[in-house]
Amino acid sequence: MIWNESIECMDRDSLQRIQSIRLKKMVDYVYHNTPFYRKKMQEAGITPDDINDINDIVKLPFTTKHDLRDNYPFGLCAVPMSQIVRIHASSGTTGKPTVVGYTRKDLASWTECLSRAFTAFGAERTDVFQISYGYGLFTGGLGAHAGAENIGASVIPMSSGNTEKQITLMHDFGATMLCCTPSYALYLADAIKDSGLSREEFKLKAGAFGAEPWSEHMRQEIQKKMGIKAFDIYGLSEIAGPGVGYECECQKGTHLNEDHYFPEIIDPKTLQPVPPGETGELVFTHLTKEGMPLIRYRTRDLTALHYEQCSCGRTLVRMDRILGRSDDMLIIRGVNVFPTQIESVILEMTEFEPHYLLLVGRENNTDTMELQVEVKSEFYSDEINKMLSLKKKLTARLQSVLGLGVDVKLVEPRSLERSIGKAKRVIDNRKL
Ligand code: DLL
Repeated sequence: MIWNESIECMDRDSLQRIQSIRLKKMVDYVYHNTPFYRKKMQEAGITPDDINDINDIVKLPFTTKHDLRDNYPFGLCAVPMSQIVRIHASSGTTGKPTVVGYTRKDLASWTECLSRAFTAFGAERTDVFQISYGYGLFTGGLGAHAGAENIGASVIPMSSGNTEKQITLMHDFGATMLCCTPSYALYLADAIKDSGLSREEFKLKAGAFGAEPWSEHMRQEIQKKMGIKAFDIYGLSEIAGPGVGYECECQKGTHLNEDHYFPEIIDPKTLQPVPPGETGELVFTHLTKEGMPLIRYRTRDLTALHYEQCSCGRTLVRMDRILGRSDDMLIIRGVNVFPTQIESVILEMTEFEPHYLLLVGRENNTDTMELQVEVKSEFYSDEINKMLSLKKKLTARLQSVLGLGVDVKLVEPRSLERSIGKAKRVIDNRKL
């Protein structure tokens, strides 16, 4: 099913024409309403007249998270507060949160994008959505809530945490769609197993999982444990929230809502565009936002874009799974490592649970990396030899995939801390 066929399946020439008209209007809008952008454009020696179509976007300066922090809280808003109807913020790990303001129209277009996503996941008005993303400054809860209501579904506004109650209500209210982080979905799957209720007593059929990087193997694991179809939903608060991109039934990439949020991929070092299909940093430009429009916002997310039409009929560009954020990339003894690569190796092997923790440190001026990983109960054993050979197998596989020696520590099932929101997979003691 497709929510808005005229846009989602529009031929690319028409889409480009719309993008060109919108970009031109947007640049004029920020030039006259956001002093920050007027100054940036003046410094770069350009005026709105230099932007005639979407290809001119490369002339425009980038925006970074630092710019948002420097203009905390509302310095980048293009409208007076009287027009802002919602404020969200993302906490980040250091410093002040990044704040985003939405007008009524901004909320409507974000909700439209979420409705496209949920429809692509097979949801309709007869569905019951359990929203287990956090409600609050985080965009997950309220965003998904509005999208599900908009398609006419029934919404259970659970928010995150209180796992026992989540399971009771999921069961009693007959939830058919689950929205939460992939790591929390796994937590819920284990908790359902412990509850003594059988999977057949639940009506759950699909989940909208996102807000953190997750591998294809993790998808298989969730689908197997929960007996549902797991879809990827992507987004970031600075651009809107969940629903900037969504998978369709083909699950061959994440369609981006590029009529509202224009994507580019750049080389993070040279800042030059890279050809379609090549991995680089994802950059977004708002084409319709009123409250706090951003021009060429550097997301730090690493991925690639594909423009060939999808077999679902949608023409909207498809994005590969997010490899990670450039700030999540660990450099261990000179080797670049993403936690998602380690996750893939662990889950390729049947003996391990998808729960792991990476501890990075430095000894005698050399980086160290310890991987704690849970062994499935059926493989966990008191026999030292069995555990040693399992450890050897994983160490060898990590060495061949990463080109790096990792100190593997096998731990008991259910011994690592579970998360109810975005999982914390890495503790880098070098930064403490
Ligand atoms: O995480 C919005 C969201 C909520 C998306 C619920 C999906 C579902 P932030 O807290 O601002 O917003 O974090 C945004 O999370 O730049 C990515 O690094 C990461 N991220 C979000 N979705 C995905 C995904 C929300 N599907 C940051 N896959 C983004 C990988 C994701 N990473």
